[in-house]
Amino acid sequence: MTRAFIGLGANLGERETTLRRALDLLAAEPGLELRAVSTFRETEPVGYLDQPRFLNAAAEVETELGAADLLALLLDVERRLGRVRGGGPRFGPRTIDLDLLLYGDETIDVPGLHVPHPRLHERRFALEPLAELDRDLELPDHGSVQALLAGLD
Ligand code: PH2
Ligand code: MG
Ligand code: MG
Repeated sequence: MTRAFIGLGANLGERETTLRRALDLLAAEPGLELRAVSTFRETEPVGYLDQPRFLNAAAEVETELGAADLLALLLDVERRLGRVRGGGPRFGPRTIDLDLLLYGDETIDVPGLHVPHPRLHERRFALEPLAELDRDLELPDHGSVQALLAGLD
């Protein structure tokens, strides 16, 4: 079993309902146990500013799935919740975004699969819920979540 962290975000539609449905769908999956969920927090959009505020959270899971299968599951849950990919701007609005933030202490860089998530270390909206779940968390190659948060302006 591997401990993994998933980032959740939504800024279109009934955001809280969608985040809860995503968590329910993940909890119902064989091969994956939902261990903890952070609080949901409203955040200002980052990267592409002309869009509604996000609701963000993080979840801690234990899973038998390999990282690629876990990512495929996240994309499938996004699809089941009505996310349509393509068309909109990069970093633009979405009904649900499920990101594989951390997979154990592994660093993975293959086409389509990058762990830790490439922008995790610079995103307060992702680091804060992670720190809530595990205040002593270390990111492979980037140090402690506490030091990263302290270094953000
Ligand atoms: N996700 C993005 C782009 N910008 N901003 C916030 N506040 N929260 C997000 O989840 C987010 C974002 C692309 O995945
Ligand atoms: Mg994302
Ligand atoms: Mg994503």
